[in-house]
Amino acid sequence: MKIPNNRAVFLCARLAVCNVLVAATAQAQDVSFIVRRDFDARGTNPDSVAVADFNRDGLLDLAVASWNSRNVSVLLGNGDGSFQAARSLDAGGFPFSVAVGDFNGDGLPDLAVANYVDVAILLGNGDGSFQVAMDFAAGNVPFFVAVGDFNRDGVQDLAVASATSDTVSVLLGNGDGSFQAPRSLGAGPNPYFVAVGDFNGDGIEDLAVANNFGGGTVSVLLGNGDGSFQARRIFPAGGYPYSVAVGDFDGDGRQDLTVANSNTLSNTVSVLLGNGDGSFQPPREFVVGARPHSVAIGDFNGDGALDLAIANAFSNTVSVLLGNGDGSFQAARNFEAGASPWSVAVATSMATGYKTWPWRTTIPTPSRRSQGMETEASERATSWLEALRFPSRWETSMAMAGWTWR
Ligand SMILES: [Ca+2]
Ligand SMILES: [Ca+2]
Ligand SMILES: [Ca+2]
Ligand SMILES: [Ca+2]
Repeated sequence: MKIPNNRAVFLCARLAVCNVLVAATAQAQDVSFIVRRDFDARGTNPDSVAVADFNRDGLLDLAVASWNSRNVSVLLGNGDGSFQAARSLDAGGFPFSVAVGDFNGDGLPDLAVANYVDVAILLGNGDGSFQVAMDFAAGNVPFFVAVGDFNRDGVQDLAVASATSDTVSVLLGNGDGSFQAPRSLGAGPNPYFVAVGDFNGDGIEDLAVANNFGGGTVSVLLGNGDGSFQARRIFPAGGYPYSVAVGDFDGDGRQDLTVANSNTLSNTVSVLLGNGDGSFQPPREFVVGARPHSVAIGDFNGDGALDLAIANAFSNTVSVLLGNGDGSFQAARNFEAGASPWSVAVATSMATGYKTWPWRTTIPTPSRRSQGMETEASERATSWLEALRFPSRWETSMAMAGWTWR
């Protein structure tokens, strides 16, 4: 009997008991972790994880995309740090990215999956189950999908990074779960990841794109508000950018960028402070673990300054960089994260509810196939470091997905 050895890794950072809400003092507090737990994601090569409440019980659930088994798994949370058995959903193609949105406007979370062939939309039934996937063309080799409302009609749209071209495709939503034909935008060389923000402060959503090849850049495309975008502006990041996230790290009200650079010679994340007009300052580099693939943003020590969580695929760790609130960060604290964490998502819960931060994150890499690594046979283990739950106290958690090659 062949035993799959792919692993999905989930972990969660929890605030120290002494940390409550936003600390009044400026003194940085530390971040601590709780024991990791493993869950079977019922997928091979899981590479993307998203967090939402799919069955509307007030408890956070997980969606995990697995490219090699061509599925998305949904793990409903029990609220105590454990999850029910994964339910596997056919997502077609090779799912590299999963995002959460509400594409038919019924208030129930749906899934969008970029699967290398097209984008699959799975409409949620609100009980943790989903309708059969609908497929929509999304440009050449759709690799990563993000959700926004780019024409400001109140209907969620998609931005899809095309990994083997230099484009991002925008699919405007029709409001019934279907999408218009993709509009192709020039982005940069081999876009692996796209994030949504407002970089010039006009209230219109813009795009930031991590360009994996071509010298280490991010592209910024300012939105016009009608679904079209201005020509790309390219800014330097680090080596082989793999993902990008949006936050205000220096508290000036202007959105900034952080980029996970997958170059194993440097192993850094870049922080690009925004000037508020759609341009960015030169990148500041911070060293993390080996082969950073995914970066997510949260406030792990409750001091009100945004922190970074980075999944390091080759060192099997997650790095936490506590923010100083001025755009600089403390040295990385590295925590064991199971095998080859590929994707990290952050969720923050409070007594009255939760928000995810961001709603999606991912990371894949076809290049490893070209390096001749075997993908077959691995154990399907997933792990978890204490869970997403709703305590009376403020708490920030991470979920990670990853896998090993044999
Ligand atoms: Ca819905
Ligand atoms: Ca829209
Ligand atoms: Ca804007
Ligand atoms: Ca800022």
